[in-house]
Amino acid sequence: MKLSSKTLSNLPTGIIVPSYDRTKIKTRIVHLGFGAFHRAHQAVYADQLASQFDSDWGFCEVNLIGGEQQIADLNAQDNLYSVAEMASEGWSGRVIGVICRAIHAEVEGIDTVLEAMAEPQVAIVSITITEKGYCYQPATGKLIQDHPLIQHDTTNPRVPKSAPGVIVEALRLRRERQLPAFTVMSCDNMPENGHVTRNVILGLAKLQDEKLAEWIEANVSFPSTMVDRIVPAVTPETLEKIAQQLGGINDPAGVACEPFRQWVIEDNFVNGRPEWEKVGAELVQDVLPFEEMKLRMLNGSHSFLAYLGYLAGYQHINDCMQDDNYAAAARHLMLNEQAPTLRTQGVDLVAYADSLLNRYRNTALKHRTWQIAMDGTQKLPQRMLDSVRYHLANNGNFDCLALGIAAWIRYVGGVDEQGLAIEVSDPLLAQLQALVSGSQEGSARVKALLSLEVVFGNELPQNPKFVAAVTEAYEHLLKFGAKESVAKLAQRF
Ligand code: NAI
Ligand code: CS2
Repeated sequence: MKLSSKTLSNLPTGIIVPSYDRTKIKTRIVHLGFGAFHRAHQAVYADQLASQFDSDWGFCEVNLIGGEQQIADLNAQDNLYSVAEMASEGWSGRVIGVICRAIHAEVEGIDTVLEAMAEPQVAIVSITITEKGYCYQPATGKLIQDHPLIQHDTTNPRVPKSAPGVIVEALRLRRERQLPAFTVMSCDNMPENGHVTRNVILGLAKLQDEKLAEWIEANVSFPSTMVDRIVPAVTPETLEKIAQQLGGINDPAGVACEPFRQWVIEDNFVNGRPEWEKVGAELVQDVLPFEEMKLRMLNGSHSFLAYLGYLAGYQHINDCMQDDNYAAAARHLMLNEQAPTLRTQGVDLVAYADSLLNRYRNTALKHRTWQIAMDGTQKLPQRMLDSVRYHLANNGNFDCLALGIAAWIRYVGGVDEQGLAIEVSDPLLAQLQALVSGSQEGSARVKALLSLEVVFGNELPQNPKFVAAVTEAYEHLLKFGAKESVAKLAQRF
């Protein structure tokens, strides 16, 4: 039996189900990227608002590239799915009812997506499409004009393929139809994600139509957000556990996550917004200090553990936490190499670091190091390189960061410490492979990878202190392996 409106009444008591009239929920938000994270984050906030405060803010879900099955699964079960919050001690479940519609661009056609975005009541387009979906240069935050999808959308603006292209075209339709614009809200893990989104959308609009770009500039806002909840990719094992929790009812669109969640939102909406503050979100004027804190302390340590953990044979983040040296190194990285770079005020960063380590210890999560290791070219700048720049300018120590970057280089080398192939997943894979195969193992490999300007910019690779630190860390990795290198580093604290 599958989850659906009809089977809701068969669910075990204790599972929270929509208590509100679902027919009153409207598609006031079009969300691009119906992935694991959105299902366990923004949708949960909206569901709580509907059930506790009679909110009518609901979603039209859209996947543009990938994720066909998730949309089909959702459609097959009356747009209902469940979220399982997993703590080491137990689980709790909630069925989300605020999704009114779900579309896949490649299945139903891009026109259907654009028409949904041009519906008059749509006030917000929110986005979780992973960093690579923005078609931007991680080192500069600017649109990559020669990105294949952007080239396509520049010459075929009416049938866009990229997320920026779809948003620009939807806004063009709204302008043409004299409808109000919508707010574009990124919920991806990038610093100043609102600015990045604005850059790529205005960058593309300018290539297409100057007047449209001016209209967007004057009418659309791009609030930045800091989003946090650990939501590992769904596995067959997760779905099995969810079915058990649902008393034998299957939910292929279900998702499992940690109990913790946080959302800090820049309060800058041109066409109204849900009252997220009623269900725990923080609406602020400046999100950057929160974003930097989260990206450097959480995501920076996550990437450190992911590369060094994968190389050491630790499959999951909680496996890394079993190794005292890894836990100590992650804590040192957070407090001694990331915290000093932050502008955050009024947050106890020691307590924050310890709460992160506790979250990483959650044995029910099974968050794969491989998953976090993917798309490293899109993640390193905001997670590690900005902090390195701070230390170079302030004569600070950045041994953990250097080891993290060296471990990324070792990882994208494509062969693990046992000589087995690593399945490296990255939008710049072809460039990475060319750099690896064109360089000799050792310092030449480090130099080759650091020459990747879209990631490292042009100053860092010229900085002798930076290059020497990464090279030394890399040579340690080759000589001692990841586990031993982390142990040697941890002994020094
Ligand atoms: P996912 O793999 O489950 O979903 C990715 C979504 O992005 C899918 O809907 C897919 O259709 C879409 N997508 C992928 N490439 C695209 C492209 N080139 N253009 C347009 N759409 C594209 O990943 P998940 O877990 O939902 O994470 C997505 C993003 O959410 C992350 O990259 C991160 O920025 C953010 N996030 C994730 C958290 C997590 O723990 N999973 C927590 C905080 C933020
Ligand atoms: C992780 C994040 O996959 C990754 O790169 O570091 O998705 C992390 O789980 C979230 O940002 C937590 O909020």
